[in-house]
Amino acid sequence: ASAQIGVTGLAVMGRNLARNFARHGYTVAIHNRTFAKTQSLVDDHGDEGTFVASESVEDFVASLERPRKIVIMVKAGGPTDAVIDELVPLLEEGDIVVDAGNAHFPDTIRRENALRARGLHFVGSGVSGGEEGALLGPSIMPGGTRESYESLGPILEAISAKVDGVPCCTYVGPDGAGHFVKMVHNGIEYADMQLIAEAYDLLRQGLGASAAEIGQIFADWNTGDLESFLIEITADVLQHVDAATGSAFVDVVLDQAEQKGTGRWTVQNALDLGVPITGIAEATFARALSGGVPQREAARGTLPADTTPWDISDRDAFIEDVRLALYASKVVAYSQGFDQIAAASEQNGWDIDRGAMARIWRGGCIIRARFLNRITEAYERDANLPLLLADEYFTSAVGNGVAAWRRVVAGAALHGVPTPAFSSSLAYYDGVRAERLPAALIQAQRDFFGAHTYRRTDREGTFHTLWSGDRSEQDA
Ligand code: NBP
Repeated sequence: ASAQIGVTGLAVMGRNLARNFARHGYTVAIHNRTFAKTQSLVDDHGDEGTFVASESVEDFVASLERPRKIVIMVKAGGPTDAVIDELVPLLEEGDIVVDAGNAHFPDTIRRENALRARGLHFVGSGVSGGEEGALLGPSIMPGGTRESYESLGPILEAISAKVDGVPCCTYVGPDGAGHFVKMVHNGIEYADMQLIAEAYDLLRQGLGASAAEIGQIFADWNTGDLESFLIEITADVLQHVDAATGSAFVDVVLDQAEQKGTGRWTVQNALDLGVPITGIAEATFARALSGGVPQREAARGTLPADTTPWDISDRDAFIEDVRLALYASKVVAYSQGFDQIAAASEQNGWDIDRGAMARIWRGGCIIRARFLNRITEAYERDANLPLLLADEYFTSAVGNGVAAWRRVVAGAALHGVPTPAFSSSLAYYDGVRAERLPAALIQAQRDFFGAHTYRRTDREGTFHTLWSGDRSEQDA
């Protein structure tokens, strides 16, 4: 029993996480259902540190120091349960089982309950950064008990990404909190990608610019407020030329976006919580629309467009407008995602520190970005901030771009460029800042057809109007 940490599940992610632990000086117990993968890790990377390879789960468990710390990195769903079921009978009180796969948070809550009943710690941990992050430093979002974090935390922090020397890993909250936050992270990633794609489409159609030229614009943007991993790789992708055809790579890729499900989970949960996350939802639906082949075939060339051609006299001004609209829409998507975290935290008693979440997303993960610092600062100013958009920094940063945002969304509508995320984000912005909303009319309609009652602006109470009678008002 000499290994300090164990990893079971040695496909791309687990293999790289195990190497990351070893490179940080930890003795790593390794195991995989199919032993060949364990063997190949030792053969290919055994010189990077100390690995203790086991063929059986029993030997794997026996090779770990107590309390054991075992990271499961297998396919989410049934395989994760199968591995837990195999491990649990071999473990002893106080041992820590970490699920670092992409579990859906209700599964994590269920597993945490089951293992807690057996005296074990179950830590559902979000891990973001893909293959490269797992090896070089991911962003890590561990849930579970605070007690488990005392011994596990330092090891996870050691292998996580660092920004200004600060680890991109912190304790998130009980049971499913870590996987919940990872889910919202992925939802925000969907929104971020969709917004970037809309900005690209606007520049392409508006300016008639080439993919490579637009790649250059993104490279320029990456030196300012928008600096982020996703903007950086967009610049790179757009400048990439397809070897087979000599065309821009983006022009030979089929325009049907796929998804693995975390965006959908995020939206489903937001509907349950009643939190509007329109940016993430539109991004998720936009992927679905792109993949709706029969619908697109039925509509293409059939639905009248009635657009006016773009007439952009000042290219630089248009590019700046799109940049400002992108930034503003991005802030909306994050503001909505943080609202969702706050609502779930409240509902589940997770006590999630939103500023800390922004801090651990600054490095390692797919949505890493300069402006996450601004989010952390906003929550440092007010930990209970009811709306990120209303923080003084974002009020002025977005405020500076509102006119541009309106021009871009109006232009997109006039010229027939689909910008669901830009448009819905602006609609959310106008909705949330409105003095009065037409929701009053909705309430009146509900009372009319269903006696659903309403409240009044001028006095307390709940009322119903006798719509089909003498239209007098009653206390309800
Ligand atoms: P996969 O998701 O492709 O899973 C393959 C691993 O699961 C192999 O080790 C395989 O063993 C094992 N496995 C399966 Br499948 N069924 C099993 C069972 N019944 N019992 C035991 N082991 C079983 O691996 P991955 O792509 O490395 O991803 C691992 C996890 O990380 C997933 O949950 C995934 O969603 C998540 N992920 C995260 C990111 C990120 O950026 N955070 C990126 C990619 C993936 P075998 O070798 O014997 O078949």
